Amino acid sequence: MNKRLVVALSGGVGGAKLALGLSRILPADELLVVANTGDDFEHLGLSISPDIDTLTYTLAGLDNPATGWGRRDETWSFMDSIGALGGEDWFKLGDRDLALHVERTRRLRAGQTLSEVTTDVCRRLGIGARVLPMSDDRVRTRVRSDVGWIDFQDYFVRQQCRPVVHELAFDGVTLARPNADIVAALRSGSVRTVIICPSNPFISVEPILAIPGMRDAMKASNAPIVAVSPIIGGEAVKGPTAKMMRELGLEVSAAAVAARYGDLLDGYIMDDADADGVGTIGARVTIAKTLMKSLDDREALARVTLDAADALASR
Ligand code: GDP
Ligand code: FO1
Repeated sequence: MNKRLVVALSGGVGGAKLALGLSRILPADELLVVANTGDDFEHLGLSISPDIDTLTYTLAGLDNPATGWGRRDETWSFMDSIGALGGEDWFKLGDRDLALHVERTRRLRAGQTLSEVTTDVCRRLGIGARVLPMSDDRVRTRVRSDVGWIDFQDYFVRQQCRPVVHELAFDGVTLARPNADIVAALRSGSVRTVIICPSNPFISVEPILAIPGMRDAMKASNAPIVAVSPIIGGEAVKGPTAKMMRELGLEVSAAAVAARYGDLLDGYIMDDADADGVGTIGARVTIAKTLMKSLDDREALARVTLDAADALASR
């Protein structure tokens, strides 16, 4: 059997960088990106899927390089107007981005699944790789914090990750079914590797791993599972990953992220800035430059990750 399919698990900004690198070095039909939907929420009557959209815009070359989320060349007339009316303007929906939320909401209400909507949007935006939500069922990340249980986007955007995090929960996850196409792909016998992108472990990767059957399907693929550390030099590149680790009582290190994934991992890619932590990691470690500033960096890290996976597969 020809094992050519690369399955990449991703959240938003960090994951999408590596997904873009992979999409540029792999034939389109050899990449399947599994998107976290724990960040999804309903806002202003609209169905918002931030990680799917970050991946979609990034892979289509429409992403906003300044924010990492939303669209490039954005205008904000809608936000300005709704703010002037006293409406909710804490979650910034740009004019161009708004069109995607309105159209997704219409299609979901008409009975399409989130997977169907996502697949069609990707096709229309010229994306060759497949991007699929982890599940079509509703899963919502909630945060137990020093101000009580709060919804994820309330924590992340409205309160700008200020609350101290004690615990995360993924509402609905125990009843959620994994996306059937993802499971079919993992069971097809054609998976080259499963890559866990350098995403936030707690809010981007663990919701995917918490979908019943997802971990088992990943393991049953018999392909090497390789993660890329989102921690570089003992700090996050962006976002609350390091702050969350501290608040959850974990050491802030690349090794602690590997420990979090535990025996799921066969391989782990970490930065040369973190090389002193290698000794404690159970998976086969590859040391590399993992900061993705340029397009070349993204492609280079994608190559390193695939090479590490192929080396594990040929053991
Ligand atoms: P979010 O859903 O938008 O929060 O994005 P992700 O969860 O996919 O990614 C957030 C993580 O990406 C953070 O922990 C960052 O440290 C990590 N990250 C961002 N850029 C890079 C990079 O260039 N290299 C690596 N290794 N990690 C990165
Ligand atoms: N993140 C922000 O920090 N502020 C925003 O106003 C904001 C708006 C927004 C709109 C659409 C979208 O798809 C994402 C957006 N994000 C915004 C990203 C935000 O939702 C988070 O980065 C992710 O959920 C974490 O993965």
